[in-house]
Amino acid sequence: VSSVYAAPGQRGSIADYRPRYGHYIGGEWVEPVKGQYFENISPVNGKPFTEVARGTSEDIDRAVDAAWKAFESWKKTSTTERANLLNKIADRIEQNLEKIAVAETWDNGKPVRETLAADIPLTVDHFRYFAGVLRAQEGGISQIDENTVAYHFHEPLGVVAQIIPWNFPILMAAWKLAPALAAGNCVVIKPAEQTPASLLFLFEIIGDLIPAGVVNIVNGFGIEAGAPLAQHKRIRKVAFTGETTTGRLIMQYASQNLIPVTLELGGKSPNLFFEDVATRDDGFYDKALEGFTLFALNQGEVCTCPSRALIQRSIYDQFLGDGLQRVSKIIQGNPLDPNTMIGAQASNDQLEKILSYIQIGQEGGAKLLTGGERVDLGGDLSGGFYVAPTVFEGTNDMRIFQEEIFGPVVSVTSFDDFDDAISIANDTLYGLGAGVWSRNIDTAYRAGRAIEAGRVWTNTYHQYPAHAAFGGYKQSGIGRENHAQMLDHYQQTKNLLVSYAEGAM
Ligand code: TXE
Repeated sequence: VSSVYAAPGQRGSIADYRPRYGHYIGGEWVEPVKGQYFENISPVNGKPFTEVARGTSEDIDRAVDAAWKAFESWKKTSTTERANLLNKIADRIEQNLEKIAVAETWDNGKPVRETLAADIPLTVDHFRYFAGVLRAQEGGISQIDENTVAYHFHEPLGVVAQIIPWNFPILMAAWKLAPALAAGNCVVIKPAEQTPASLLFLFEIIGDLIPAGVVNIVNGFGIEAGAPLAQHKRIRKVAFTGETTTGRLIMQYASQNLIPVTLELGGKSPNLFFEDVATRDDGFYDKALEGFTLFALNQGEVCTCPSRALIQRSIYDQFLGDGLQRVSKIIQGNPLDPNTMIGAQASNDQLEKILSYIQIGQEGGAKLLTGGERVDLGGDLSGGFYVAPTVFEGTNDMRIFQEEIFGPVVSVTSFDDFDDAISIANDTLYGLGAGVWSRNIDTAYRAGRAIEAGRVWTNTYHQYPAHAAFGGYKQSGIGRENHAQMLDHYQQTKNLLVSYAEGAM
């Protein structure tokens, strides 16, 4: 691989990874109890680059023990101490931003352009945000009567389980770790088996800042390590991001222990373009066209991928034509090259899933307008998992409009008027994200309110600030991530009801 980011050195390289990683438990790197490891493959070239511990329930037990032990002192820390720690973590990540961004690219296949500008800076900001909101959090009192007061305290849950997907390995871990730690919990976290290495790499950099046992990482597969973690009797909450079918299992596990879950699941997000976007060929029109192309961001491996584009019939041909022009300008290439806009899919399984959906689209009568194939970048990158940005035209009843593909594939259809747009937008099992593009504030507002989704972007898309609540309606999930309200998801309320009366009650 020839690139500025490929050679060993301070800018980061695959050679910065250790050849083998154990689990991270009780502040130490430990061997898996059963002694087994699995290969971690880089999507950039399809080759293994490190080995990672293959965890089992025995490793989960150790991690849960270590976490409860650490909780004894962690629960006594002041909000200021915890906020300071989160800020230190943020500073350390920022100091090593380039190295971590490159490590993430090798592990996941996404371009450094994204990891440098989004994944890692957003991770830094997430820790800083929760350091801030933690100190601004206040409890409440209720005056029951003249001599009786109900105090409401925030208390941590204890040890919580976090199960992470492979599409944003570091950022999704940060979304869960920062609020959990801020709220005073200890954590056992399991990265996805496709991309475990970058979080381990991160903990080589930040591990010494965190008291031993407060964060424990157990690697491994869903059934072997994820299920025992989510089913563990001494876990007080499970936070999960992944497929909707796995989310159902997680909820079943949690029901056995009667513990809360937060679930961030799949999506089939509609992106609505109303006719007024095309009234003038100006900056707004340009922005809307860019919004159309964002189905390819992160190779389409985003739960909010705008994978259904709904274009008003009166502008359909013009907008789609201009949109396809923009798609042809998306630069696909070596993810380590800072000019690359679309990199590799995260795994061979995901590559095959996407290609099979492309076939399903064609067999189901959709018209392939561009893309639709695996891309061979040649040389060292020949074995990498690259798919060309793909645009289909069809109708909302087709499988490619209804099922999550999780690749750089958009399914385009038209609508007649406002009501038609909303009815197509809501004709899905999912309700995670949506986009609305209109110069008319009434149309934009009414559409935003009418779409059944937890996040509706208006005249923008794919922004993820820490202070905006994120989560799903319908089968896209339960609970929220980001925003100060996240602390509530990691705390329970202690009510002290006190009588100050001197005499009998
Ligand atoms: O997801 P899983 P997969 C979607 C996307 C993708 C599909 C499959 O459409 O193509 O899901 O991806 C752990 N108990 N999303 O198979 O299985 C697993 O080890 C406990 C959408 O990777 O849900 C990993 O850490 N844990 C999505 C995590 O769950 C289990 C992000 C996610 O894996 C488990 C990823 C079990 N029984 C995929 N089974 C989003 N919403 O962003 C698996 N895991």
